[in-house]
Amino acid sequence: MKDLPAADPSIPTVVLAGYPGVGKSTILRSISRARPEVRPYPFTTKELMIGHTLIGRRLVQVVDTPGILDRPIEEMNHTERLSITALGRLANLIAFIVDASEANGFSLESQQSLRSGISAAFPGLKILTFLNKADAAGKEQLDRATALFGECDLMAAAKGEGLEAFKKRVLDALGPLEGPEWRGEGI
Ligand SMILES: Nc1nc2c(ncn2[C@@H]2O[C@H](COP(=O)(O)OP(=O)(O)O)[C@@H](O)[C@H]2O)c(=O)[nH]1
Ligand SMILES: [Mg+2]
Repeated sequence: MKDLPAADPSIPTVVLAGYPGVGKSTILRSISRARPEVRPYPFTTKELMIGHTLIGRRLVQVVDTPGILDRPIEEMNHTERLSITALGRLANLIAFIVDASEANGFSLESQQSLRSGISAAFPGLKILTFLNKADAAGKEQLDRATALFGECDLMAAAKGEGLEAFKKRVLDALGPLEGPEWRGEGI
């Protein structure tokens, strides 16, 4: 686990995936005290970003993976594939984030194809899909997204919308948790 500094394998972990610019850092920033850089253009965040969030009294670790789970796995070199293997051991769940507005420059179709590749790389790991930037997406895009991804929760992370539902979905998908129950102040 030396490639994943500060990630605690004993805490239930959700790993964020999705193309650059879909809103992963915005989500992490909104639900935890981690302060990943948020920039209006892609390919800026360079390190694995880790945040912790309380869902009810459960402590959940949220990991953002710039440069790893934001590009097709077929294009990765050996070292990057090793990171994937390490991530697979850390993750209890993957949250795949879609930019439903396609403002990040990736079509919904290519985003769906990225999800397929990630799904194939982590057999047995549950993937939840969220349609972010619902505020900026047109009806045609939302319909096409639903056709491609199935019924998914909508969110507008930059506006703080859909974050509570996100946390609830994550908690439900993690199932009975073995991680520590937080008894202190709010994080
Ligand atoms: N309109 C809109 N923009 C968003 C939303 N969420 C994130 N963004 C913007 O999308 C850009 C990329 O977000 P970021 O969190 O850095 O994406 P990341 O590359 O996946 O980490 C930033 O300019 C955000 O402010 C949203 O819900 N609606
Ligand atoms: Mg980011």
